[in-house]
Amino acid sequence: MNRSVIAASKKENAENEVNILIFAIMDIKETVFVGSFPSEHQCPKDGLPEFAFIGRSNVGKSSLINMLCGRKNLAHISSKPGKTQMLNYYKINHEWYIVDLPGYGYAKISKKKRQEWERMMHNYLMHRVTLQCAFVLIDANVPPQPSDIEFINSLGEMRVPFVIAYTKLDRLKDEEACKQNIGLIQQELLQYWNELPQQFETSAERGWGRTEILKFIEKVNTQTLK
Ligand SMILES: Nc1nc2c(ncn2[C@@H]2O[C@H](COP(=O)(O)OP(=O)(O)OP(=O)(O)O)[C@@H](O)[C@H]2O)c(=O)[nH]1
Ligand SMILES: [Mg+2]
Repeated sequence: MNRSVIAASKKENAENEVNILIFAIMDIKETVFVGSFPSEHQCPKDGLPEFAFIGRSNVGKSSLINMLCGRKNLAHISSKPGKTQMLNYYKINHEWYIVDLPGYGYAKISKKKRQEWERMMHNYLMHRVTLQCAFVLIDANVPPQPSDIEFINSLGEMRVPFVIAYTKLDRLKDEEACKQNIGLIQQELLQYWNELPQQFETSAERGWGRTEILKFIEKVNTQTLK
């Protein structure tokens, strides 16, 4: 083996070791479903940091949560939109929460139900002091949706920190299609925002984006506990 090959292989080994180490530190070892709550003031009061997953009905919130937790049936998945209707809490490693929130933009919903959803979400997002960051899920397979842009803009008005997770990337035929669709969504958002938040490309089917999301959560939690 020549010197540069040895150096490259050493570097790769070192990088792998670092990745394994980071992954071992932040991996999800225990997940406990704590409960479903109809309003913010009934949610857990132990002060642990939490990360909320929100997006249009059927975008893949529950699937992404299952993928992150390495469990198939933790959060209920359905091909029918509107499955998740309350604030669902999952306690991770006794240290932090994932919150599965009911989706927006579901057309076949009564006006009364929509108003209830708006009230519940507004109260949760405005008053939940332990909420560290909202993950806004956007389907990477469809053009920018007004309901996504509207919701993201409302987070800005409420000053809720958020990041974006593009979902169902496995359904796109290739990298080019992926870049193109995500590019369109970004362009639309940049009409309202000066800069974009951190973004993650995910597939619950294939496990894409898991390491990146868990690393991000670990970093936020480390800063919070300082
Ligand atoms: N191919 C593919 N399908 C996915 C992925 N994530 C979710 N799905 C499918 O999309 C549908 C909706 O998934 P859910 O996880 O229930 O979506 P949700 O956002 O929790 O839906 P609601 O709770 O009803 O708002 C299901 O049929 C999933 O199997 C993904 O990464 N890839
Ligand atoms: Mg759901």
